[in-house]
Amino acid sequence: MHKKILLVLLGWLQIMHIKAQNPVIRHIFTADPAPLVYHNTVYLYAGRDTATVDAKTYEMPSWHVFSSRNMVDWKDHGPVLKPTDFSWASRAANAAHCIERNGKFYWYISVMHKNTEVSKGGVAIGVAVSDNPTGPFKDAIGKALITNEMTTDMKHSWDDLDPAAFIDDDGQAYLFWGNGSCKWARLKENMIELDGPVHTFKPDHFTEAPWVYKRNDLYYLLYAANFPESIDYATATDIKGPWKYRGRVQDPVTNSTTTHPGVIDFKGKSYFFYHDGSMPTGSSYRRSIKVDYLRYNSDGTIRKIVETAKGVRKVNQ
Ligand code: FUB
Repeated sequence: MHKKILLVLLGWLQIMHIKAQNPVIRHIFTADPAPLVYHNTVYLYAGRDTATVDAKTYEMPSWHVFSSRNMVDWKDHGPVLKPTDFSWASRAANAAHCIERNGKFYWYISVMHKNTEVSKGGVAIGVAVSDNPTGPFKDAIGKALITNEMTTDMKHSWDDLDPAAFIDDDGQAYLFWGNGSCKWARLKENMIELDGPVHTFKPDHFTEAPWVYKRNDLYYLLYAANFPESIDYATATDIKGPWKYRGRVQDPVTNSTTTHPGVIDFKGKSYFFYHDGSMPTGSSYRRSIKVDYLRYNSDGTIRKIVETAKGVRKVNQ
C-alpha cells in the first residue's frame, strides 16, 4: 500500500518536473519575442516593459537577451541594448529581431527617431552588431537604416515598426517590417545596407509584427492581425509574393491588446513564441512572453495554437 502511494507520488513529481511554466520569463515584464537558434542554444531577444500598473502607454527602456538549452530554464543576460545606444534615437524600445550571418549577430530594432535633418521623427529602424549572441552590441551604421520618410504609403508616424530579417537558402537576405502595411526590402550581404527599393503590400487583416521563415520550400509570413491582435498567417512559393492568406494561428491573447509571433525549430520540434498580459499586475503595457508547440498539418498549413498553461516540456540539453 505504502509502495503504491510512493509510486503515484513519484509519478506526479515527475510530471511536475517535466512541465514548464508559461510565461517563460517571469522576473520582469517582457514583450515582442524574437527567438534565434545558434549552437544548440535558443537565444530570446525581447523588449522590457517597465510601465506602471496604471500606465496607458508603453515604457520600454531596453532590450534583453535570454538563453536556454532546454526551452525551460532561461538565463537573463541583462539589458544588453538600449535606445540610448543609438545616437539618433530618442526613446521606446519597440520590437526587434536578431539574426546571425557569418558569425556576426545583427539586431534590427525599431525606435523613435530624434527630430534631425535626417528625419523629422517617427519610428525608425536601426541595426546593432556583435560577434556574440549576447553582446556587447553597438550601432552598426551610426544612423537609421529605415526612417519614417522612406515609406510614404501609410501616413501615421509609427508605420515602420517591427523589423524581421530572413536569409534565404541562396544567401539573399531580406528585411520585413511594418504597421498598417507590410514592407520588405533586400539587404546587402553586409546586412547593414538595403539592396534595392522598399516594397509594400497588405496581407489580409495585417496590423504589424511580421515574422518570415521557410519550411519545405514554402515561405511563411506570420503577423499580428486586427486589434486586439490575433496572429494570422499567409504563405507564398516566392518570397516576393503573392502571399496567400491562410487563416488564424492564435486568437487574441489574455489581457493584452497586442501580441507578437516568433517561430523556431529546435531539437526536432517547432515552437511558437508570443506575449500576453497574464502575469499578476500584467496588462497591455506589462506583458509576458510565452511559448507553445507549433504543429503543422500534412499539407503544410499551421494547426491553430491552443494555449496550454503548462507550456513546453524540457527538451534534451
Ligand atoms: O512593444 C511595442 C509594440 O507593441 C511592438 O512594436 C508591436 O509589435 C506591439 O507588440
